[in-house]
Amino acid sequence: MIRVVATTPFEGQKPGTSGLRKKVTVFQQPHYIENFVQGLFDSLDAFEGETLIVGGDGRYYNREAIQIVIKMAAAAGFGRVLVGKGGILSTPAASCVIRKHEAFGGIILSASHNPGGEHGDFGIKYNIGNGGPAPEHVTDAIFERTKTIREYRIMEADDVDLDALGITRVGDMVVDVIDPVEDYAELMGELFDFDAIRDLFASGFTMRFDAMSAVTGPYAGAILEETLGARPGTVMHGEPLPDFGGHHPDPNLVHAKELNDLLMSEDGPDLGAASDGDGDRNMIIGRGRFVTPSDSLAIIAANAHLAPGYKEGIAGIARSMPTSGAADRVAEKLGVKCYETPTGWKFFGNLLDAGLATVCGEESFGTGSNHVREKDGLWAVLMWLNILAVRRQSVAEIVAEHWEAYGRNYYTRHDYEEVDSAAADALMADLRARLDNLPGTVINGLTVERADDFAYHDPIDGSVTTKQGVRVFFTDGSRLVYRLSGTGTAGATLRIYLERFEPDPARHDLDTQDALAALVQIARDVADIEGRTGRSTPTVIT
Ligand code: VG1
Ligand code: CO
Repeated sequence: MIRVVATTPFEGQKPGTSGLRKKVTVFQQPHYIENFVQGLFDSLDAFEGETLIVGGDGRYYNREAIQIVIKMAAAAGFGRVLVGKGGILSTPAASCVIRKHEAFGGIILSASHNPGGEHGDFGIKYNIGNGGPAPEHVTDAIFERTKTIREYRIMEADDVDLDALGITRVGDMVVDVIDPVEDYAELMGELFDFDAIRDLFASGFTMRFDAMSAVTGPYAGAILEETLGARPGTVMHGEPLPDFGGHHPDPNLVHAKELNDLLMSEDGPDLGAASDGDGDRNMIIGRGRFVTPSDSLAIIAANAHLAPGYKEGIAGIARSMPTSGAADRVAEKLGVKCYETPTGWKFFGNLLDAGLATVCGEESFGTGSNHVREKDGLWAVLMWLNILAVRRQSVAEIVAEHWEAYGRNYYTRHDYEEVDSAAADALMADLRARLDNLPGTVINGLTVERADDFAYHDPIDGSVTTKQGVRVFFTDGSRLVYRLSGTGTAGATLRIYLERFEPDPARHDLDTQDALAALVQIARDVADIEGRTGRSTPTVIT
């Protein structure tokens, strides 16, 4: 029986860069998640009898949220729900399952790299039938609907046993509990030369993969250890925990320090990799050599043809605006286009669907391709393994050769987390007001060439997205970008992205922070960060 429940709107149910993210305690308020899900269903058309994919990253409140989503999907008239066993589906696996089973869409319960647990964060996002994040016109419509919602509909039914594979029913709707790894692992086997990677491991190649107690543990265990023959213990922190063991499941040098320390020791493994809460991010480290995500995108683009799934070459590259220009140089050499999009994977979907881009990436440890419509952590790791298996060089050698051929884009991001929202907004507003005055000014030895606020004109659907980050370009080719995060749940996070191109191979071995020191100072001065936020140093440097 369907129960119609009276409700009143909650403020602020606006999806950000990647879905709605709030503290767990916010989601636990009666009717909170129900309102959002009803707002979502009310914004969609013609899904009667269709299939919905449901799964999450296993964080605290995952199972409770999934039961609600399933009962509301039944009340809304979906014909079938496929849900990952244990409520588990990584973000890229959800994208894969949506596409493979030609689902209407999918609901992913995750706050990605944000901390979990009772006092941590929770999140929900909707993906459309191409497997990708809902575009802005959809998320805007959901938000509008949540402002006026008066009731929601939910099926009165027992909870689904998420731990038993197979088919049950909720009302008239079929619920199929599926293996969360199977479809995804099969797709990876089609894209990459598993035999070559198996030979690589058999030759004594060693690796550590840090799943950060998040969703990729089961995927990495099955693919790296069981299928490809990596020695047992290759996967560390492989069991998904509701609180991620109390850590930030964010694969960067700060939060994956244990892995980085291993790789920086002389007898460390050949390759280190890590993924985030929901499995869409990746970090790549060779022995003694961290690979920046921007470089990783460029190197993957330059070498993708070595993997069977990309042997015909790539049609184009897409990168988010703050990502370094390293990929642009590869695109130029390959004679393909490099598209520049706003931050967030939802902007890549149209380019991938239209066949204009094959590989995509973001500086925030996100890389992926047209195989799904999300960034994909394990995919990037397998791509690196495939490249290493063919080239039989070390990661450090591959990176050095790449810089020699293309030049090096020194790159870093400085984050100021949990700053006062009003101060952060004022800082950005002030920068925007000064855009016309900046060109021509000389700061700390560098001359500003131009400055703007990035706007994106989607070449496929013609939509325009404005205010995507303030960019300051200097005459020597250096660039600064300022933007506010759209994924945080407390205060504001100011992100500053710094980049300088160095063509001279004799200067490719500088420490990144040293190489960018002058630019760092300029970035702080131009925006008067300390004066406005009270912070003299960033919280996180990646
Ligand atoms: C951050 C990253 C962005 C990424 C987004 C979602 O967004 O900068 O590149 O797409 O997180 O990734 P923001 O608005 O906080 O800068 V995930 O792995 O958190 O879904
Ligand atoms: Co993520």
